[in-house]
Amino acid sequence: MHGNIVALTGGVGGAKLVLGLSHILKAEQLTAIVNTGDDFTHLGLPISPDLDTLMYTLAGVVNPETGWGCSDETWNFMQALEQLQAETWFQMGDRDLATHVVRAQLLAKPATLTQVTQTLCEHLSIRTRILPMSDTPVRTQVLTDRGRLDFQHYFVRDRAKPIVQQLEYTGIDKAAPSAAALSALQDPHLAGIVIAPSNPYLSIDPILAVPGMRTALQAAAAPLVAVSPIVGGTALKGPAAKIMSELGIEPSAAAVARHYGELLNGFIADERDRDSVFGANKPDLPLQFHDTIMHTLDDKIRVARTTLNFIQSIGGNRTE
Ligand code: FO1
Repeated sequence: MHGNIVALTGGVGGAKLVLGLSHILKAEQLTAIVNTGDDFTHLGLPISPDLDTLMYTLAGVVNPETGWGCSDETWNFMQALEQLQAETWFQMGDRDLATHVVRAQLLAKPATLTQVTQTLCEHLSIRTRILPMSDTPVRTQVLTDRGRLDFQHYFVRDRAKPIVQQLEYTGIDKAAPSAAALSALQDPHLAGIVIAPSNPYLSIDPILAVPGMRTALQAAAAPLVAVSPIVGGTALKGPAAKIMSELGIEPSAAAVARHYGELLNGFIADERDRDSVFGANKPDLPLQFHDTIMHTLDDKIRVARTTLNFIQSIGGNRTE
């Protein structure tokens, strides 16, 4: 019934919606284009947190408490690091460590991050297509009151406490959308593009900043809708609301809709924001209000279904 869907996503919040979509769509109908601005090299290992979060979520092995890392972890590696007085601020469980080691080996073959991710997905029996936004490294840097910080230093080591002044995506000038991402957006059977409820500044903006990505999104023959990560003026997880305030933007679903601007053909906000945020300030595009909080699998499927129905209502016969 539904056509093919591309989701743009970052970490934990976005992965929940993609999981919901994966329960409704056939595997070959769903492609996720994932932020790699959070990637970094740590203890000599290439870490791709948002790719891993989505892989673990779709494979059913994600740690349900954190939303990242693996369930049933053991921590021998971290304990050994501590004894050796190495850096321990970034928690890698023993299972998770295996992913980074195998990624390092595969990249050294050499292979692109797209190819490596495909191999990891095959081994984890994931059939949804998970694509890095680019095969060229892009690294988010956070300009703060404590100076310029690599993303994971800002986010994990410093617990997103420094005050954000500006975000930069190093390497973005040389980056291009991965060939697979471009071809997913050029798919003649594409029914819709979804911007998942990920942090607009930290997770989605790096994807949109890849040269050629916006053009490809606008040229796609399908409506683009975003699901707000801001509910009742705050972020359900992570520092989105804090960062918006620090950048001088009122943290609201309406501000997120304005941020995505003319890319949008529709916007889904939480029903809690129906009156308070959009009252006098409705953006001039189709709006849908829904309970967007996704705790259970049923919640994720419900939000995914609403998103697909909304796309269908906007896209008319394009979604058949
Ligand atoms: N997030 C944390 O808050 N603390 C951690 O120690 C941590 C380790 C970690 C290891 C592997 C991985 O794939 C993700 C990890 N994350 C950790 C999540 C993480 O880096 C962020 O959630 C994302 O980058 C933001 O989307």
